[in-house]
Amino acid sequence: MRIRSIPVLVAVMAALSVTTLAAGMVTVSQQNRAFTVDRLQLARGDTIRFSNDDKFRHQIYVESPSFTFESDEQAPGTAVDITFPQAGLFQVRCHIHPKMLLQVEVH
Ligand SMILES: [Cu+2]
Repeated sequence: MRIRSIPVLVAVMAALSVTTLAAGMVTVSQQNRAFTVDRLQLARGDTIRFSNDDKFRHQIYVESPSFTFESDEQAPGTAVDITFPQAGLFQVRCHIHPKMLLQVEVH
């Protein structure tokens, strides 16, 4: 019984590690009414964590034919995660500060 359970445990651990490696996370900060990077390349399924490091509110949205995202107003010190499920070029913007722009290329 004990011997039989070991391969099962190894298989479960292998499956979990594959799941963990498949999707990445990148953090982008919002500072001085701008994103700290203006262009990013991701793999499909990756997530960007947007961290509001300003002293005022931001908001985040993505509008495209294949993928849209709309956050609530984002208080200082809080984070918003966006997972990109589709390949393509996406523009991440802020309704409050129209000059904020991050281009995301998803492969
Ligand atoms: Cu903003």
